[in-house]
Amino acid sequence: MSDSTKPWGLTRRDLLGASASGALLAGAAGTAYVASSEPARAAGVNLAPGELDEYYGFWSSGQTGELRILGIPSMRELMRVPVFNRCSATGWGQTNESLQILTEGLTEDTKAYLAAQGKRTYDNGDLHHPHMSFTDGTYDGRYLFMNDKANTRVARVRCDVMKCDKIIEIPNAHDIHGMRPQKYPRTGYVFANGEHEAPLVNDGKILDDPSQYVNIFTAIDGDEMKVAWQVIVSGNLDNTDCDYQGKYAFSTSYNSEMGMNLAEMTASELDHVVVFNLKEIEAGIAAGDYQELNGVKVIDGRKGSNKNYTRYIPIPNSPHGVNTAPDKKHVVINGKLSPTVSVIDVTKVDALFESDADPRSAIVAEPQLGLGPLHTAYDGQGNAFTTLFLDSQVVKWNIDKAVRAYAGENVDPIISKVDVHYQPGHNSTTMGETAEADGKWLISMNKFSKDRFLNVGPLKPENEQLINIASDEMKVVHDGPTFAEPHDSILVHRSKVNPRTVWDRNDPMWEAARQQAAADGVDLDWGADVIRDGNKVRVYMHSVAPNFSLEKFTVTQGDEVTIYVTNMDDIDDLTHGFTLSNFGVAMEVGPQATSSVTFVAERPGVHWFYCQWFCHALHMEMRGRMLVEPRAT
Ligand code: CUK
Ligand code: CUA
Repeated sequence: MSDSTKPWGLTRRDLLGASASGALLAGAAGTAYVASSEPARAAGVNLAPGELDEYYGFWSSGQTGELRILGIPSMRELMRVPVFNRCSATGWGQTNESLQILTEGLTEDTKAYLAAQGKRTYDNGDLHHPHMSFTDGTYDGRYLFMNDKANTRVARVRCDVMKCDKIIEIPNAHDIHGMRPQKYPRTGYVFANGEHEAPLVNDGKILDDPSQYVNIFTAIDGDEMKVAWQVIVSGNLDNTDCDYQGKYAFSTSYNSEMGMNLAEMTASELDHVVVFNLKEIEAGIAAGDYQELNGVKVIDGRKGSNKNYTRYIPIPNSPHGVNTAPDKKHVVINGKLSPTVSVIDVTKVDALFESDADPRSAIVAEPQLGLGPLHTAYDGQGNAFTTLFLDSQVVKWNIDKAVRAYAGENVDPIISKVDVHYQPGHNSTTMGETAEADGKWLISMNKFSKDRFLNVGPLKPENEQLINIASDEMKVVHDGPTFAEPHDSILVHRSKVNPRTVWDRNDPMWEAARQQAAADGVDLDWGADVIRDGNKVRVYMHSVAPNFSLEKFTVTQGDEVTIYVTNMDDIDDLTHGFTLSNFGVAMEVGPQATSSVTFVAERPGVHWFYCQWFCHALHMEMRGRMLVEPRAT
C-alpha cells in the first residue's frame, strides 16, 4: 500500500511535514504533553467518521482474562474476545462450544479439582502476552497465541473469526508467564515459561524444601496445540523470545537464586538468561534422553547437566523483558533492577555451545539507559525504544552505537527520551516484533494514570499512550485509559489480517451440534424441532430476524435441556442472541453460526427467551416461551 492510498488521508509525509513545521504539534513538543485535541488531530490520531485504522492492535487484558482488539492509531477499542474469562455477552464459559474448548485441554488432576468445586472450568485467567503466528520472520495472520499466568494455560485465537479455538493446560510447569511464537521458519513452536518454582512432581510429598523445586520451559506445537517437549532449568523463568534463525530461544530469570521471598530473590548482583538450543533439545528427545512426566517428554537442561541443551548467560540484577530486534541479529535483555540492557549477538551464541566460550562473550553491548528498563521495541532502522518504569520515560537508543560504545568508542547510544504517564511496562511498535518493523507508532503501556483522567474512585484506569516515532523527537499524541490490566500488545498491519464477516456453516466450532443433529435426524440449519430422549430434551431452532423458528416449546421440570440456535441471517452485523430469563442462560449466535447451551429446567412455569443482540426494528418482539410442566408427584 503506497502512502497516497492510506485511508485516513494523512500520509507519513504529512505527519513529518506537520512535525517539521512545529506549529501543529507544539502542544506535544518537549516532555510535558498538554492534553488538547488539536495536536492529536494533526498527528492523524482522530480518524474522521468512517475512516479505518492502518493497524490492528491486539491487546492483552491481564487479570480480566480476555483479548482486546484496538484500531491504531485511533486507539478505538474494536472488540473483546473472551478467552480465559467468563463472558456475559457472548456466553463464553457457558455455551457447549466454549465449554468444550475450555475443558478439553485440562489435565485430569485439574478436572478433578474443579469438579470438587462444582465447576467444569476456571472462570478467571491472567492473560499477559498476545502474539501472532509467524511465517518466515513476519506475521502470517493465522493465529494469536496467549498465556494464562493464573492457571498455567496457553490459548489460541483463530484470526479468521477472532474466536478462541484451543486452550491447553501445561502440565509440570507452574504459572505460564513469558510466551512467544517461533519466528522462523514458522510457528511451529510456541515457547512458554513457567514462572514459579515447585517440586517436579508436585503431589505434596515435597513441600517446604525449595532445594527440590524446579522451573519448566515448554515448547508447544502451535498447529496441534499439544506440548512438544519441556526443559527443566536452573532458576526461574520470566519473559522469553527467540531468534530469526530458528535455532535458539532465550528466557530471562529474575530469581536465579531460587529464593522464596523478596530478599532472597533479589540477593544476587547477577541473574541470567537461559539460551535454549532447539536442535540439540530435539536431538536429545529423539535419542531418548528424557523422563516422561504426565505424558510429556521432559529433558534436563539445568546448569551443570553438561549437555548442549542450554547455556546460562549472566545478566545484571533481575532482568525482565526479552526482545529480538528486526535486524535478526540482536536480542535485548532488559535489566529492571539494573539501569542497563544487555544486548546478545545471536551470531556469537553458536560458540557458547561449540566450545567452552565464556557465556558473556555473546554480549556485545550493555548501555546504561535509565532506571527500571522493562521492555524494548524497535523501528526497523536500527533503533530501539525501552520503557523505564522508575523514570516514567521511554528512551530511544541506537543499537549499533551501543555496540560501538561497548567496544570502547566514545559514542552515546541514547537519541532521546520522552516522559510517559506513568510507570511504563511493555511498549510495542508497529510491526516491531517482526522483520517488517516500520517505525511509525509506539504504544507505551503505563501502569499508573494518577491525575490524567477524571477520578473514578480508588481503582484507577491504566494509561496507554500513543507516541509518534516518525522522527527522533518522540511525541505523545494520545492518552488511552484502559481497564485491568493489559500488559502487552502487538501492532499488526491490517494487510496481515483478513477476518470473515459471517461464519462458514461448515465451521468446526459446532461440530458436536452437527453430529447430534444428524443423529436426531434434524436439519441443523432450518430446524424447529423438539427431540425427547429420556429426561434429555434437545430443542433445535433457527433465527432469521426478527423471529425464532419456535415460538414456544414444552419440557418437564427436571429435564436436562439443550437448546441449539442457528442464525440463518448471513449479512454483516446480524448477530442474534438467546437469553433465557431467570435461568442464567445467554449466548451470542453470530451470522451463519450455531450455538448451544445445556441446563436443567428445574423451574416450572412460563419462561421467556429473547434475542439480546439488537438486530431489527422488531428486536424486542424476537422472543418465545419455554413452558415447564411441573414434575409429576
Ligand atoms: S510482564 Cu507485565 S509489564 Cu507479564 Cu510481559 Cu513486563
Ligand atoms: Cu435477533 Cu435481536
